[in-house]
Amino acid sequence: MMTRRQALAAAAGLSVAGIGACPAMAARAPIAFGSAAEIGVFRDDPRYREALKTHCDIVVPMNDLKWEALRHERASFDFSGADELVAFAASNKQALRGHTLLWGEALPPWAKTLSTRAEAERELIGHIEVVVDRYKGKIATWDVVNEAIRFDPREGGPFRDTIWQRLLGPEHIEIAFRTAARIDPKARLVLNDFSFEEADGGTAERRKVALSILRRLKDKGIPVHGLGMQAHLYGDKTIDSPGIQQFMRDLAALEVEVEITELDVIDWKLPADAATRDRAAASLVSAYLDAVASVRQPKAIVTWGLSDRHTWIDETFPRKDGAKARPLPLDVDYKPKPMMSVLNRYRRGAS
Ligand code: 9MR
Repeated sequence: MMTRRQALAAAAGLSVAGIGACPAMAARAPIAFGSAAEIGVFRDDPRYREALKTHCDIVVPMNDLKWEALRHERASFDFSGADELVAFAASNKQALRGHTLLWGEALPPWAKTLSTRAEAERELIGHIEVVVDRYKGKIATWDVVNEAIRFDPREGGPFRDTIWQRLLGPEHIEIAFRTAARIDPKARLVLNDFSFEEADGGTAERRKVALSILRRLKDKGIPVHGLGMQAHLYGDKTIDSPGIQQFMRDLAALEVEVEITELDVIDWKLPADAATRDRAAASLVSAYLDAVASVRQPKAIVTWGLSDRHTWIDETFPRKDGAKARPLPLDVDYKPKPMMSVLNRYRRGAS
C-alpha cells in the first residue's frame, strides 16, 4: 500500500522515495516562493490572507501597481491598494515584487490618448520616478517592462503594438529601465513576458527577441538583472524542455538571471475529473520547473494567485463543461493540491 504522501508524490510525478529526494534535485538551494495578491479578495477573505502568510516568501500586488490602479487621475497617484499589500508583506517579513512600471494594457483612459513622443516620454519617466521612489527599499524587484514582445514576432516585427511602442519606438524599453535604475540603483530590474515554453516557431522567435532586448540593454550599460518568465502553462500542451534549456544557457551567457513570475495552468482543455486535472497540472509544472532549473536556478517562483477560488483563468479560458478552473496550488477551500508538493520541493531545496 502506498502512503498518502507517496500517492501524492506519485500523482505529481515525483520520486516515491520521498518528495524532494529525486536525484536530479541533489544539493539544490531553496528557491523563494510567492504569489500575486488581489486587493479585493485580500480585503474580504481572511483565509486568503492566511494562505499568503503561510505559503509565501514573496508577495506581488496583482493589479495595484498598474497604471490603471495608480493613475485614474492624470494629475495624482492612488497608492492605497499597493500600500496595503506592501505593509502586509513587510509585517510578515515577506519580499515584494513590483508589477509593473510599463505595460501596453491596464492603462487609464487618459494614457491611451497620449499623442506625441515628448508627452509619452515625460509621462513614462515621471510615473516611474514617483512609483519607484515611493517603494525604494521596500520593493526589491520590479517587472520594469511587461509584455513588450509581439505574440508572434514573425508577423509584424519584434515589438507589441502599444501606445509606448507607437510613440517611443523600441527605445521605450531602455527609457523605462534607465529611469528605474536611476531612482533605485539597488533594485533588481526584470523584463517580464510570456510564452517561452512551447516547441513552435513563434516561441523560438519570442526567445530570440527577449535575448536581443536584454543584449541591447547590456551593451548600452543599462542595468537589467533578470528575465521574468510568466509561465501561464497550457495544460493540453507539452513543455519544450530542450528549447527551454538552450534558452537558459543563452540567458546565462548574457549574465541575466531568471525568475518564474506568473505560474499557473490553463486547464480548459483537460478532462473533467478534478483529480486527473490536478495530477496533469502538477506534472506539467514539475516538467517546466525541472527544465528551467536543470540549467539555471530561478531567483524566485511566483504563482498568479494561490487558490482556485480566485483566478483570472475562469474568465479568460472558460471550460466548455462549465466546471471551475483548477490552475493553482491550492483548491477552492485552500487545501494544497499536488502542484503545491511540486512547488514545496523547490521551495525547500533538495537534500
Ligand atoms: O490577473 C490580472 C487580472 O486581474 C487583471 O484584470 C488583468 C489586467 O490588469 O491582468 C491580469 O494579470 C496579467 C498580468 O498583469 C500580466 N500577464 C498576464 C496576466 C493575466 O492576464
